[in-house]
Amino acid sequence: MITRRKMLFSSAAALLTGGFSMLLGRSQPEAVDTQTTQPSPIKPSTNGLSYIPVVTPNGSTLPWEWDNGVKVFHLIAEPVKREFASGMTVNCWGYNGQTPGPTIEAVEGDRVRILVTNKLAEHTSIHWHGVLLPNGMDGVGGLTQKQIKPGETYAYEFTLRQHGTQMYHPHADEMLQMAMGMEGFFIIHPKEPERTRVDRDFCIFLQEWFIEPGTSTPNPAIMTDFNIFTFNSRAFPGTAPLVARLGDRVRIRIANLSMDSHPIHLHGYSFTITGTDGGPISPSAQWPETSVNVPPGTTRDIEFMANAPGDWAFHCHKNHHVMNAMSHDIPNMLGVKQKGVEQKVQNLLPDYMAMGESGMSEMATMKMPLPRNTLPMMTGEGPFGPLEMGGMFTVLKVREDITTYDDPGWYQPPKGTVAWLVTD
Ligand SMILES: [Cu+2]
Repeated sequence: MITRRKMLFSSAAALLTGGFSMLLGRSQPEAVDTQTTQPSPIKPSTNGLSYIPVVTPNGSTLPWEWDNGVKVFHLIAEPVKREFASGMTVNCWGYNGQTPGPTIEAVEGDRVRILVTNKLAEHTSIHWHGVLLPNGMDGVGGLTQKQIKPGETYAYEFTLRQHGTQMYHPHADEMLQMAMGMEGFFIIHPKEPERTRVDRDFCIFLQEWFIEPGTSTPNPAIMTDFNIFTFNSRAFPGTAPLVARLGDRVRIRIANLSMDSHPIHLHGYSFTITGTDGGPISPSAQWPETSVNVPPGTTRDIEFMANAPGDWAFHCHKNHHVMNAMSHDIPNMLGVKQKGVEQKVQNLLPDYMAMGESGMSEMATMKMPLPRNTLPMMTGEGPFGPLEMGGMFTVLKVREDITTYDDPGWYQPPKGTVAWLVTD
């Protein structure tokens, strides 16, 4: 039997922060914010191996304890409240108080036992996506096991025979439970040290939601017309930046359990796709890219050398996925002369606003009253003004001479390296 106290004290993840007193007072194993750890922290794993832990921006790593050579984890499926960005909190479902659930990290060869407690009002199950395991551990409710009823705890135990970027998610009432945010990373580090050491190892879960402006609960019946797009269940400007030191080798692991594919694009770099949830890609089979398409039900790892300082945009390249709540059934007013029309229409529709004639960017600066609990379509403030972004967007911040991976603020470009206004 695992006590929460035991679990926390034995947890290497908790040791990283030394935050025992903070952790013990809570009813849930608390998030360990790996974003603020020191540069290139090497966390010795207690079985004699070492690896650099992954960073889950806006998320955390799941603590474990040893039990006779078995690494024991505990996931609790439950409703969670998640702030997507300042001004919007959503009634989601997830694990251990979070969506995505805390990242599981283990090492190839480890024997793992994962206890899954169901605190939802309906049954669930948990599937270890891409993990090679005995059939009865595969977690498909009805097919390989009974559903986990509310209040029940099931144990899954298997030996890790691979390494790579895997996921966990329910295999029960799937359409609803994943749409509500039940998903998480399962990272398996290689047994042998990697050929090329990776200094910064991020993982980002993609999800999309339909949350009627003014409400707080995602509508899981929506099949195509989503209005909020998230990295680790946060929408820009709520997404944490990815901070790297000049010269770091960076890996970004991206997972997708949404209904759409997401071509994730990085500015300022050429990267290679080094792995999928099927395993590592041999170097001879890798090719350079600037965008990686991440289809539903897959993961993609990308790697690059952080050799260009700056603030580099990192975002989905589907243009509607880098904005927040909007209606998609609005009339197209681009190029339509609206002079004098606004007043006439307002006689019939008092709230009518003439806009869109020359483009939509005015949305970014307009101070329109928003419904309760939603996010402006385009928002975020940069060093040069409004960013006009939302959704699946964050910034890779590469800096020389940093001693922590805390947010270093905006990039100060060297003189003469910024596009200039031509005045004559
Ligand atoms: Cu997208």
